[in-house]
Amino acid sequence: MKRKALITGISGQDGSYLAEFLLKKGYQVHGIVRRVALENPIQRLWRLNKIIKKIHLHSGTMDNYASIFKIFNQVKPNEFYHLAAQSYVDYSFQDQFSTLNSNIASTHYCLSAIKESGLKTKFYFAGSSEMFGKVKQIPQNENTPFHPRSPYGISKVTGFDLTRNFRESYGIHASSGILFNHESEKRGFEFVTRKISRAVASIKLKKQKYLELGNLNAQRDWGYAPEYVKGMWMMLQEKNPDDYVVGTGETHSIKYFAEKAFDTLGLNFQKYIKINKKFYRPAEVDILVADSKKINSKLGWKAKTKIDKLIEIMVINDFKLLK
Ligand code: NDP
Ligand code: GDR
Repeated sequence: MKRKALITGISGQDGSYLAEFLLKKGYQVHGIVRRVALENPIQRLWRLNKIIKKIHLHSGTMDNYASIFKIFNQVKPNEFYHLAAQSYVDYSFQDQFSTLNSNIASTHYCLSAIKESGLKTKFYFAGSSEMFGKVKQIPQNENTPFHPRSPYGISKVTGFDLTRNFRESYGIHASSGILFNHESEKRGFEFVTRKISRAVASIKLKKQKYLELGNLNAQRDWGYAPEYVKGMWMMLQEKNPDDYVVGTGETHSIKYFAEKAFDTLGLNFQKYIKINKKFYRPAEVDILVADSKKINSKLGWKAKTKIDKLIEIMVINDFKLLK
């Protein structure tokens, strides 16, 4: 019999790559989406275009235990990947209440559904490098203390704690990936990498004159998303649940990303960048860089795509799309 996977946030960047990956592995793939997404699949489910006929979508809300429990009990998955979240850090300052309520409660509901069902379902929680925030050491590994700097980061620390607590209290096979930034052709348009790649293409095609950004000095560890979803799956194939830091081990500034992106299409970034304070955050995460030795040595996972290649993939993709 086919193994069954249930994915929350299947319409997002990671959810869509994970669904593709699991289909290739022979899984029956189920996903939870908002009802409005099923009504407007062209706009809301564009990332799933290629596979939509091969997966099973269930309409439900993450803000309600009954809804999650009902779908979980219908599907009875072997593996449950909880990726849904208000994932935009900047927005989490503007709408603290819904970010905290939704991100924390949804994680609690997913874990409770497994516990109450009594099934042996394995659980993955999408933790984040934002949990390290004002970093206590460089690079960051599984033992680095957390100091989140945004409501989003706080919600992820709580989700991480809940996941660990359900593992320790009820013996649930529940693992957290502490994933560093990962990007792709399917990245949301508000995140800085996609904002830049899109703008570069648009400026080259003379559809846009300049690009407004915030803090160019922050440094991130950027990898390629399709590789990261494999890491999620690998964690759930282990005999014992655990937590893993996942990243490339290299860090670069936003300025570096922008410079290289403009370079890709032969443009000088100095001519097109304007700084707008409105894109600065009340509290910034200055530097993130992963120490992924644990997942590398235990599971054999390693990031392959380097930053310059990632930038090229994203810029060329947006150039083709806009053309
Ligand atoms: P996206 O923002 O691309 O996708 C988020 C998904 O969650 C979407 O499918 C979205 O649906 C869904 N969602 C959000 N809120 C709700 C809700 N209230 N009810 C139902 N669905 C909801 O994120 P990514 O794919 O990039 O990230 C996946 C997960 O990994 C997230 O939890 C994120 O916080 C975490 N993460 C991401 C990293 C990254 O660099 N990409 C790094 C570390 C962690 P809809 O489209 O309908 O809003
Ligand atoms: P991040 O990603 O906050 O790291 O969260 P984002 O791309 O939004 O910001 C990265 C850095 O760029 C700086 N920045 C800008 N950011 C945006 N969005 N827009 C701008 O104009 C801009 N100018 C400068 C930011 O200040 C920041 O320092 C992502 C999300 O995917 C989270 O869900 C995930 O958990 C973390 O990565 C790891």
